[in-house]
Amino acid sequence: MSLWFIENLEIADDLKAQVQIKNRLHTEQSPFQKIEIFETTGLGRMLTLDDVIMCTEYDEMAYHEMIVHVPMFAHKNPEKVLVIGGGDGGTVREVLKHPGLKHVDMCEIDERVVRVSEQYLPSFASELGHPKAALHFKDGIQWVKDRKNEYDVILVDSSDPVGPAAVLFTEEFFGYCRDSLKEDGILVNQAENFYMHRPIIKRMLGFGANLFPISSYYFTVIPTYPGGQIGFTFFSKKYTPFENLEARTSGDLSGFKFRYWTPEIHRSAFQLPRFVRDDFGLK
Ligand code: AAT
Repeated sequence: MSLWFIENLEIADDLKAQVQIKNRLHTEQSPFQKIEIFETTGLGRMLTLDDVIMCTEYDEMAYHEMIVHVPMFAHKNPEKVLVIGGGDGGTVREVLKHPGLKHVDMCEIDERVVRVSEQYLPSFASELGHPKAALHFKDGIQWVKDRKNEYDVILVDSSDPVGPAAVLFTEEFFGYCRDSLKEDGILVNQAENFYMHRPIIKRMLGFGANLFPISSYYFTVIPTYPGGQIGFTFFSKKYTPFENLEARTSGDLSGFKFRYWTPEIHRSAFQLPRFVRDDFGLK
């Protein structure tokens, strides 16, 4: 008998992911959500929250390398970084690979996601105890509300705009992020799929365009997220996605152990199909 996990995501009701599983390693109801870890037959371990896939060992690099290294190489010298969400630890793991980094704060609403990931997903979470990393357990909007002019890069590694993450898709939150960034800061947000979620993405791009001089959208290819790809909004006070790229990536990058990111992908990820470009009003 084969066992299947079927994703239950309100904003992807017409086209659902289904993953074959060997067994369930963990299940619990935290104060915020249902947290589960599955051993899959072909995709390694998988973390789900409220029956939505957060990450698998099989393709997580496509997401974590792209949410992190694109803004980190777009910036001239990112020293202080904030991650909102990202409880599995994959985003902080990639941020810590940048030798110039001095400090990364991670603000995750649900401490249980971190503890469960530390236990079952060590290849994601093992760097969370790094001396340059500090963990904070509260709602991301509360964290940015009180901070001004502090971060070079903010990465919003959030779940979908249903449940506790809905607040991370509001203009109020984007405004606090802008104010928490330094004068040349960059904000990147998890921003869904350009086939299935264009109204959500357009709303995010609209907020960003009101708040930042540079706004753009890029995407990565990842079979276990709805529609097989996921994008990110890129908002910047000063730097375009590419102007520092050559200078920032001309040295020895072997320490990064990239599996997905290449300088060519960094550029091509911003190239959108015509119907998307037209709909987003991007040039
Ligand atoms: N690294 C890829 C995994 C994620 S998980 C997103 C994290 O955001 C979860 O751990 C969740 O608890 C956290 N989160 C949700 N709301 C908030 C909030 N308001 N403040 C801080 N953290 C929050 C991303 C998966 C993308 C899935 C795409 N379908």
